[in-house]
Amino acid sequence: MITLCGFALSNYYNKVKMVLLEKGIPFTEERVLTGLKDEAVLGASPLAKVPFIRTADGTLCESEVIVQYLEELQPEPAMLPGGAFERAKVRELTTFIELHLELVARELYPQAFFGGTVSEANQARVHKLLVKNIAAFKRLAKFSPHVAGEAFSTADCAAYVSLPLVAMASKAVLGTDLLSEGGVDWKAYIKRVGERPSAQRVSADRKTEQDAQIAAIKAKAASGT
Ligand SMILES: N[C@@H](CCC(=O)N[C@@H](CS)C(=O)NCC(=O)O)C(=O)O
Repeated sequence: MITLCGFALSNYYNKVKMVLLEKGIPFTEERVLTGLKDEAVLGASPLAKVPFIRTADGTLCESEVIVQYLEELQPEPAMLPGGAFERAKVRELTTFIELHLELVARELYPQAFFGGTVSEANQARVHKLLVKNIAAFKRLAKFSPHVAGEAFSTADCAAYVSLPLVAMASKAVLGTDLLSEGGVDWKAYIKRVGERPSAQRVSADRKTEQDAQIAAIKAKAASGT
């Protein structure tokens, strides 16, 4: 049995969870936060990032590596096309979403989601880069109806968990949803993918965790500690 380690607010964790659910692979979840220093975590994820998985053969970190492992472990239902080139095109999209959109927008998260600040200079740099990268993404993405074309694929799991963060972070910090501004109709797409049971489970679990965090913050504030 696979154990998925991480937490439900993590987009990369949720990408892997969505793939597990889509494939019907049995798994359990272990709540692991980022930055832990104990050997059990560092031995599995040396940068103490989540997600990572425990399997009967050992541990694996890096969400896309895990996703590819799951696809090989249980090829059906297929989440990648048959041909080598077509498979590479799906991975190309995932790389674009994660490396050129999410990782860039991530620099805005401290201010967008965690009450911190991002300097004006960094905001300007991220803004410029996101505009450029979103235009590039738009050339690759199909949204017909799925991000890589007709078939639902692993790239949709990446898109479902990461595109809203790019849009929300840019809106919150830069005052404009750069994805929409760049002509990516991400809301309609997320609504469509959100009809899948896997997406509904991931979103429901994320909301439960979000609500619990808000309640904990309120309780702390009320107790004055
Ligand atoms: N490339 C990694 C990224 C994982 C990642 O950045 N996860 C975040 C949580 S969403 C994390 O662990 N952040 C803590 C850190 O970067 O130290 C993957 O795909 O698994």
